[in-house]
Amino acid sequence: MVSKYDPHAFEEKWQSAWDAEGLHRVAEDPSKPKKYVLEMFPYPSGDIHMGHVRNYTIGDVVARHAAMAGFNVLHPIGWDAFGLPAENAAIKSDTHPATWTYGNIEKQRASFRRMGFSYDWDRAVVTCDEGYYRWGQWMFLKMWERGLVERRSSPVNWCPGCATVLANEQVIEGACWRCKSRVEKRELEQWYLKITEYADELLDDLEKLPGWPERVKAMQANWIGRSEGAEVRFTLCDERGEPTDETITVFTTRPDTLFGVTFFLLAPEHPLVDRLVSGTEYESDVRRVQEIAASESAIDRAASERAKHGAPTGRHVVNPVNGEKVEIWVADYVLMEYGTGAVMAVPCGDQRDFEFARQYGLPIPPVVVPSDSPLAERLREVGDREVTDVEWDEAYSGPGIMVQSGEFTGMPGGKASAGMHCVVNWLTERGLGGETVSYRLRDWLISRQRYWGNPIPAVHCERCGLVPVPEAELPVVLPMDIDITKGETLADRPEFYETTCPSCGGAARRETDTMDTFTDSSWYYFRYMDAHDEAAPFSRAASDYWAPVDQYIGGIEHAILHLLYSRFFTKVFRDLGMTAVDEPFRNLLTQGMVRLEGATMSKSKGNVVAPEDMIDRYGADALRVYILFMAPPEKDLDWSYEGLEGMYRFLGRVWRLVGEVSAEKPVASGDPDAAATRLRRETHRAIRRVGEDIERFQFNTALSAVMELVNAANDYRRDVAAGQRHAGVQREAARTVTLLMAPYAPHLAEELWREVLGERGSVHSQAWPEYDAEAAKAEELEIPVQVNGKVRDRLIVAADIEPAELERLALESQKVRAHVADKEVRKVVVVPGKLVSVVAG
Ligand code: ANZ
Ligand code: ZN
Repeated sequence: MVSKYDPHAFEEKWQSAWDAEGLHRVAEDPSKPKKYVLEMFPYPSGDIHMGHVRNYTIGDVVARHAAMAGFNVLHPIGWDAFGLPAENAAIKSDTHPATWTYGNIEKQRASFRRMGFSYDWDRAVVTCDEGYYRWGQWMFLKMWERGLVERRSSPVNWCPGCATVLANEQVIEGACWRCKSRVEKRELEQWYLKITEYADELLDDLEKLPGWPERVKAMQANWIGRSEGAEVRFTLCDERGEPTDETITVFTTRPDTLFGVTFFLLAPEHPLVDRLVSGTEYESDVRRVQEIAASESAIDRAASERAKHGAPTGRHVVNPVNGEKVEIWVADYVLMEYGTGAVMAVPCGDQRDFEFARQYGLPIPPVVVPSDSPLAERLREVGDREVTDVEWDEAYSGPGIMVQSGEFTGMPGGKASAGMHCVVNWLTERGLGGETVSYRLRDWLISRQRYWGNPIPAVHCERCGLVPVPEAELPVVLPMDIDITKGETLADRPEFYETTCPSCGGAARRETDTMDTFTDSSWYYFRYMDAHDEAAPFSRAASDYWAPVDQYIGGIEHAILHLLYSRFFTKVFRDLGMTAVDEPFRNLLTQGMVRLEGATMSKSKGNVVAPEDMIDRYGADALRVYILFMAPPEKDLDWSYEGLEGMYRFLGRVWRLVGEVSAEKPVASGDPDAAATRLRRETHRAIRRVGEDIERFQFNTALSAVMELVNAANDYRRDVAAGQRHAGVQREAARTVTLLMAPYAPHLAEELWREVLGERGSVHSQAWPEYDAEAAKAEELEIPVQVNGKVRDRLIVAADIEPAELERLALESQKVRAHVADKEVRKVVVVPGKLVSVVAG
């Protein structure tokens, strides 16, 4: 009798044994191909949740399989340990952010160990460790040297609740994404990393990433938002409407529509606005638009369906192509951060201008119209403006013909059209504008007025200005004595900020802002390659061996920011000569959510199933197998206790099968008979399917293949009497089940391998089982094909042929076709494994 499957009897035993044996420790080995498997590192917010279990189990299966397939595998873990939640939790529970953070890290570390994840713990990286963040500061200095760091004043999002600035994407409908306070615009001096210098490369190199989901690449491209167009200079008029020497430049993607400009727009934040309206009758209305704009996020303001707010300034500009004076308005849908913050409004061609014109009763003369339209017919040769309004419901932005456009009338118009190029040339020759490219991507605002982060290594000196902290003085240590419950920051600690200038030696003030935690997560995957380096963030040799990450796994919520920032850092590392790679992550898998009764599991909704509870009941292996079996990794997964129960029972069947087979005294040997041959075939088919499915991340179907093999082996043992069973074939099936299960249920497989089957060494150090194509080949059958009841042909086919395929072969047979001849096939009946019957008449 084989004992009952009891994961608690051995899971911990193997975790300790693996540690003791150093099974997952890894070093560079030029004799072996490498594979770097990485899951996005966690934020230590508390206990692990099912999202973690899913993310890290996927990575663990990929890593363990790669190791058995002969790769030298780097599979590390660490913690993204700086950030605001630690401060908030510390305030609430009257502890120190460090205490809270390191406490949670220990909890998570223990849970990851219990899950049996194959991490090289020696390489663990914790971003709030001095040994890590000092290299973040070093990186900041390197970027500064390269001109990639800038401190400048601009209107930023200020959250009074969190008492810090926020990035644009952290403002949702005018409120802070974290604390929901209304966000204010403040003009503040902040630190920026000039990611825009890499905008073109970040966009173009998306093409080098065939292993990334198209959706993520599209999101990145959209975020970078490269637009080709032109700058056009409009002359500003004074209060009396007389042209001045001053010009205002706009960015447009459609210079071919210049003759359709009927008004001119400035962003509410545009520096000219104050000067134009101060003390005039227009001022109060304009101020109202400014207030509305200040309370909206950039994303909301830019949305085309939204109600628009605008007000005239009473001032005018001159259109350079036709000398026409148009009025300057202020409108909230114009963003200061895009283009030049000024827009030539063309209501016939731009939907937002169209809606604005309708709202305020401004004219909409057509200038680019579809070539086959009545308007084109009528205005084809009309250079002056005859038609001042259209009867359209929306703007027309497609290609067409230019009308009412002076000397350009009759030319093709539209994006990148011949007409557009002619207009740009015309402007360029006269010094009124020229070709340009604009990006939606902004420089990265990285300074935060919060304590729990990486101090920015800079000093403010009255005499010397901004001075970098010398490399030799790194790290600027984050002081631990802070009263976080009083909301203190570094700016409240004179013993921190009072310093001397590294350049002139005079009294100076140390920068008290810390860096956005996204800077910490932008390069941690390089640190894993060389985690203990004390002379550099990582060595070139380590990067040459390990970089890039071969497989990255994480949530879709990081599709833009983290991945974009990491790509940026990698390119800077490359330009510093620290790595040869252009891109950090060769392949990306974005995993779906874990839901309970249709809702995403989350602490705030109170609908979490705690992984630790499930391990207590079913063991780690059942949880791992369950989470992979229930859905393909990219899809959302609906939690089900029955499903987990079912996978636990499946592991019990594996346990019993391998146990019984290994307990049996060797019996029959010699050439396998038909039944044994069939079992061998199932064994090798399972090897092929599981191998292929893991490569494609189809873990659920891979597990189905193992289940089928277990069934086939059980069938064999049921159908064949004990004394007749083929010892070699049976044992091959049991060994194969064990090896194939090793990445999924590592503890069970190890127990079976070492203790039950009595094999030598760890199952995880074995070579992935080799697939024998000959053995896997299906039996062949002879299938008679009848035409109208008479056998006309006999097909030799694989026993497991699909009925549809069999039907196709039957109808293609020369002999069958000869007998169908000019008749019509009325019906084909396929009796699988037996017969095909064709009725023709
Ligand atoms: C005139 C025009 C005519 C425009 C037309 C479009 C169509 P994309 O393609 O997204 O780059 N624009 C320029 N700066 C802006 C700002 N700061 N805030 C809001 N809108 C701005 O968008 C470029 C177009 O968006 C520009 O081309 C400009 O409108 C507007 F038939 O100029 B266009
Ligand atoms: Zn100085």
